[in-house]
Amino acid sequence: MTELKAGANGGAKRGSRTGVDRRDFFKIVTMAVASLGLPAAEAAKIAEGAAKGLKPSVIWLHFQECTGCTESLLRVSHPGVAELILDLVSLDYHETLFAAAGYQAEDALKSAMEQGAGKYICVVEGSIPVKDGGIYCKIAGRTAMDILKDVAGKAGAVIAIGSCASWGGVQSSGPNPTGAMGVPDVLKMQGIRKPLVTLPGCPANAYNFLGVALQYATLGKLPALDALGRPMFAYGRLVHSVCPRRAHFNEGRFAEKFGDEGHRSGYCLYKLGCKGPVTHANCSLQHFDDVVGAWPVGIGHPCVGCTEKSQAFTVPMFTTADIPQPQPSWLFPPVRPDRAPMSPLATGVGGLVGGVVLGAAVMVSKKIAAASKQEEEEKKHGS
Ligand code: FSX
Ligand code: SF4
Ligand code: F3S
Repeated sequence: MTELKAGANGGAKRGSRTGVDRRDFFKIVTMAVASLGLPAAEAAKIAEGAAKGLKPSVIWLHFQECTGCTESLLRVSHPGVAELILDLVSLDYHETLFAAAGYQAEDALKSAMEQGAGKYICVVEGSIPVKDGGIYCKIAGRTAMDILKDVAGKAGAVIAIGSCASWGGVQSSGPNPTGAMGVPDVLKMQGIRKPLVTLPGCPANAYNFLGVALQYATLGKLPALDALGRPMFAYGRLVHSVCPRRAHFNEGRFAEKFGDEGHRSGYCLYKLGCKGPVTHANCSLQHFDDVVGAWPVGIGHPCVGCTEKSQAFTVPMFTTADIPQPQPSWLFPPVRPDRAPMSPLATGVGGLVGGVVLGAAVMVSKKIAAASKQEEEEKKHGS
C-alpha cells in the first residue's frame, strides 16, 4: 500500500511518485471530471486546476467501518493510478495511510486543521456510535462524536464517504448495539451546519469522491445534490435504468438460481433479489477500481442496494424488490413475446405488455433501439 508519513509541516507527504505519466494523469482527471456532467467550460477549469496542482486539503477520519472505502480508493488495477489519486488530493491526515502514530499523528491532525481552517474537506469514513455518550469508538482518548464535532466544525465542507458514514450502514442495522448513526444525523444533533455531501455505497466509488473533491477545490462549490445529500451526477439514476442486463428484464429472461443456465447466460438477476430497480447509483457506468465489469451485477451478483438506506442491511438480500409505479416507456421497443415468456408475478410489473418501468436511460434505450432496428432489418431481408 502507498504509505504516507508525517511531513515536516506536521501534515502528511506521499512517498516518491512512480510510474505515472502525463497520459495516466489526464485519464484519471478526465474520468473523474467527465462523470460530473458539468458544462464543458467548468469541466475544463477543474482539469486545468488539477493539472496546476491545485489540490484539495483533506482530513480523513475513520470511525466504525471496514476501511473498504479507503481500499476501494487505492486498490486500483494499475499501481500508478493509486499514486495519482494521492497526487490529486492532499491527504493531510489519514490514519490508515499514516506511518505516524500516537502523539505524532495527533500533532499532524492539529497542524492540518490549523493550516487549512475553514477550507479543508473533512472526509468521514464509518458510522458514529452515540449510545452511552459515544464510548464505543474512541481515538486518542476522544470519542468519535467529539472528534467529528471538532474536525467537521472547522472544515470548509464535509464528505460522508460510504454507507456507514452516510446513514449508519451495516453497524446501524438492528439491534444497533452502539447506537451507530451517520454523519448528517450526528452533525444535526450537534447543531453543526456545513456544506455536506453523502457518497453512500459499500464501498463508495473512488471516482465519485474524486469528482466532488476536485470540483470543490477548483470551483469552490459542491455539485447539485438530492434530498439525501447525494450528488445527482452519480445518484440521479436507478441502477436498473442503465443496467446492461436491462434488455433481458424487458424481455423476461431471468436467472432463476445461481449457476443455472440463465445465470451463466448473463440474464437479469431480478428474481435473485436484485435491488437495481429501487437503487440510485452510477456503478453500472462507473465500474470499480479501474476494472471493466467490476461491479456487483457485472460479476453476476444481484445489486443489494448498498447506496440506499431503505435497502442494504434492511431488506434481505434475496427478497425481490417492489417496483414502484410501473409504467410503459416509449423509450423501449415492444417486448418480443415469441422470444421468451415473462412472468408478471415474478417481475412485479403487473402484466404490463411492455414490461418496462420508469426511468429508462438514454444509453440503454439507444442500444435497444439499435438492436431492434437491426432485428427489423433482418426480418425484412428474411434472415
Ligand atoms: Fe462502511 Fe466504508 Fe461498507 Fe466498509 O467507509 S460503507 S462497511 S465498504 O469501509 O464504511
Ligand atoms: Fe439489471 Fe437488476 Fe434491473 Fe435486472 S433487475 S436489469 S440485473 S438492475
Ligand atoms: Fe451497490 Fe448495487 Fe451498485 S450493491 S455497488 S448499488 S450494483
